[in-house]
This record gives sequence, C-alpha cells and structure tokens, in this order.
Amino acid sequence: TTKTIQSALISVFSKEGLEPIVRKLHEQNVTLYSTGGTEDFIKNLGIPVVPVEDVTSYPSILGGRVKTLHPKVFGGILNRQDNDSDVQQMQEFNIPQIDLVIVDLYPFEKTVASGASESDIIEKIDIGGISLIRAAAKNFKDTVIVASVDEYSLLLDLITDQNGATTLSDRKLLATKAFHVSSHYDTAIFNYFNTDETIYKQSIANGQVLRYGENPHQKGFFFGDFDAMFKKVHGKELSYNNLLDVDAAVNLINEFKNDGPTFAILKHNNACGLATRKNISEAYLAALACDPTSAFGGVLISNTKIDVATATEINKLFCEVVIAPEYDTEATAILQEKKNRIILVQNEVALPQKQVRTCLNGILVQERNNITDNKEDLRTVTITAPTEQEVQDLLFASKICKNTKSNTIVFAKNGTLIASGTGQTSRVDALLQAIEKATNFHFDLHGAVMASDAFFPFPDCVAIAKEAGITAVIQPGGSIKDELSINYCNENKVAMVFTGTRHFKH
Ligand code: 93A
Repeated sequence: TTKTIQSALISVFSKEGLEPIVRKLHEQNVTLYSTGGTEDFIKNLGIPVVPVEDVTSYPSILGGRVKTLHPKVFGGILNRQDNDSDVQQMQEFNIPQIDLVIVDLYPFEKTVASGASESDIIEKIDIGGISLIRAAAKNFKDTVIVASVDEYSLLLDLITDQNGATTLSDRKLLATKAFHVSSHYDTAIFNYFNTDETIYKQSIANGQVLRYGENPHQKGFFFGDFDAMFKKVHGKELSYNNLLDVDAAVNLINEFKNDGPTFAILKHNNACGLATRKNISEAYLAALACDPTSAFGGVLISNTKIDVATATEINKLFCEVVIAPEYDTEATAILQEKKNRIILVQNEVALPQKQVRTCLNGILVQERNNITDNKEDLRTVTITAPTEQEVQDLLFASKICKNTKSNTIVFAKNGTLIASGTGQTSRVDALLQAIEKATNFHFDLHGAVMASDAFFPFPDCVAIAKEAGITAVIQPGGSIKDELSINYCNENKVAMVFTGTRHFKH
C-alpha cells in the first residue's frame, strides 16, 4: 500500500509556500502538471512543468471557468490501479497517471468578506478545484491530496523523509482533511446564498416550522422526531416554549419512573409542583397545592395512567399540556373538553443521551446528566443522622433539584415539593425565595428537608434554613469551607448528607 509520487497536478490560487514543495518534487523527478498562473510560477523558478492544456488538448476556456474539468485530468486522478479495466482504459485513452494533487481553492470567503459585488463573488466559487480535491480524496487508495496550504509541511515531510513514498494511512488522513476543506467550502457558499427567505424554505423541508420562536417576533423551528417520543391525542400546535417545557417535564418525571404515582407541574422549565402519592389524583392535588398560582398555564406530567378522578381535577385548571404514559378513555374525553389543551401520550423510549445547544459561533455538546442520587451515595457528615423518612425526602428533593435551573434550593416533605428557589444568581437568594414561597402558600417548614444543586460556600444557607424549620440537608459537598456548614449543623442538631455529585443545570 506504499506508493511513490511520480506525477503531480498543482493548481493553487495562492502561490505562497509552494516553492520548496515544487523544488523537492522536481529533485525527485516528479512530472509536474499545472494550470495557468501556477504554471507561470513554476516556470519562473526554472523548473519544467507541463501545462494542463497539453494533457487535455483544450485551452482554458470561459475566462478560466473550465481549465481542469476534463476526462483526461480526472481519469488520471480517479483510476483504480488494481482494476484491470481502469488500467486498460488509461492506455486506450492515453491518460497520464496523476499521483499527487495540490489545490488551493479560490478564496470564496475572503471575497465575500471584502464586500465584493455578487458577480465577483460568484466567479470565486471554485468548481474545478473542488472537483480535483474530491476526486483525489475519493481515490485515496492511489492518490495523494493536499487541499490546503496547512498541509504543505506534512507533504514536505513525506517527500523529504520518505522520498515521496506515502502509506495508505497517510493518504487517508490527507483525504479526511481534504473533505473537511471541501465541506467547509460548500457550507460557506451555502451560507452566502442562504438569505432569510431561503432559510425559511429550507426549514419547511427539513424541520417543523413553529408558529414563532420564544417570542412572536422570532422565527422558530424544531428539528427532531417528536412523534417518536409522543403520540399527540388532542390540542393546538405545540409552541417553541411548549416544546422546551415538555423537554424539561420528561427529564424531570424520568427521575421518578421507579417510584409510586408521581405528578409534576412545570412552568418555564422548572417544577412548581410535584408529589408522590398512593394514587395519581392525590399526587396531582398535592402537586397543585404547592403553588397553584404558578400552575396556571403550566405543563403537567404524570408517571402513571391518568384516570377519571385526576382528569376531572385537571379539567378545572387552565393548563397548556398534559403528558402521561396512558389515559383512561373517559379521562381523555374529559381532558379534550378544552379545545386547545395539548394531550400527549409519552412513548416508552429512552431519552437522548446527547445534549446540544448553540454557543458563540458553534455548539456545545454534553452527555445527559444520568446520575440520580441514591441511598448508597449518601454520606452523613453530621452527628445527627437523617431519619428514614428524611432520607427518602432528601433523595426526592435532590431529584427535583437536579432538574431545576441553578442556583436551586428545594424544600420537600413527605414526598411533596414544598417550595423551590430557581435560577437565582446567589444560593442565598434561591433559599430566601423558597422560604418566601413556602410561607405564601402556608406551608410549615418544620421537619422539611432542603436540597441544594451545588455546595454551600458559606454556612449562611444552613443557618437560614434551620431558622426556617429545616431539619435535614442534602448537598454535594466539596467547598473548602464545608466544615463551617457542618459545624453549624452539629451545633444546631441539623442532619446533613453529602452526595459528591453536583447537579448544575443552566
Ligand atoms: O474556474 S474553475 O472552477 N475551473 C477549473 O476548471 C479550475 N481548475 C482549477 N477553477 C479552477 N481551478 C482553480 O484555479 C484552482 O482551485 C486554483 O484556485 C486556481 C489556480 O489557477 P491558476 O493556476 O491559473 O492560478
């Protein structure tokens, strides 16, 4: 699979950095073919070069638009040397073998950036060069492709150290880089052509056009397979914000898939009510009681079949979306009474393991947060240990905390979300918000537990929580000042457990 370069086609827009390569190739008796400007450059170095016109028996035509686009050029690049019929046709049509292709494309992006006219930009769409690159890269088994000045030093190494011999893996690596160049180049052209109106039309073909984005003045699209995850039984089209809430809801309820009947109510991607009970209608009522004000217009999700009793209660609430694994037939009929209410049956499919969002001029990708804190992960760090009920509530609170925007503080008691502080810039603010909400909705925090998505940098949070009635705390731990919070808890008989796992969500 090692091949020695004996011939090269060089067609480069920028001649920079080319001289040492050409000299080295010449030293090794490599036959050089070239296009107009590049040919002049090589000739001026005093090195013999065959004009590509001599190969094609055609001049460069149409103002240079067609110079290398010819079967004799592409045959020389694309022929398979282990294919008898290819070899025979190479002889029959008198096609010269081309072992190495060096291209530097017309500078399309630079021309666009310079503010050139459309016709100047169009002329800088390289056709022959990109075809040379793709052809040579496709035939990497036999051909070496250098598609960018960035690869010159690698090529120079290959022709210096190995006397022009390349391995299959050298050639495949260069082909990979070449396709990176060609895909980037075509994307740049696409982006230039893709004005607002065409984005819109493209999206109709590729994605789901939403009524609008986060706000009515923003266009919005969904790219995904909604139907793989849900069966929509009833209601209006899902909006951009509905989809975000549905995403938050399925991730949240997923934490409770092995628990008893659990119902959650979400607003702006955060839980404003969640409870686990013996049956789903009690769970719904307990979730609603957490914050009936926020529940208005919320997204509802259940881990259990929705029965008539639950549907009857839900029907009293104005809500955007109801999600459940199943509904009693009569329950569906009740929920359908509101024309716009969206009713979704959640299919039993695994949640996506990759999370993607835009960032600056690119994207951020991360694995899903698959750690759910469980009993075995807990390390009691205080003299007072949590009671069995408190341990259950701590784990319950921690699951909600993990699925709420940071900074988060969650209060829970007896399988019920009491209140939370969500998306605050300081942990103390989140805590104060949770206390205020609990107070507003007449909850007695005495004996309730507290979860925090990240460690406490100071002992102020445990002190404020204790004053409010909290008796047990769950948090990752890991602050250099952990000891201060632990000491406070020990002095005030608060139980605290560390999980070792932070659950930021932004
Ligand atoms: O106008 S093209 O798309 N038509 C072609 O057949 C062609 N072949 C090579 N542009 C073509 N090229 C490009 O010309 C190369 O990609 C390179 O950027 C440039 C080199 O031209 P010259 O050697 O005349 O300076």
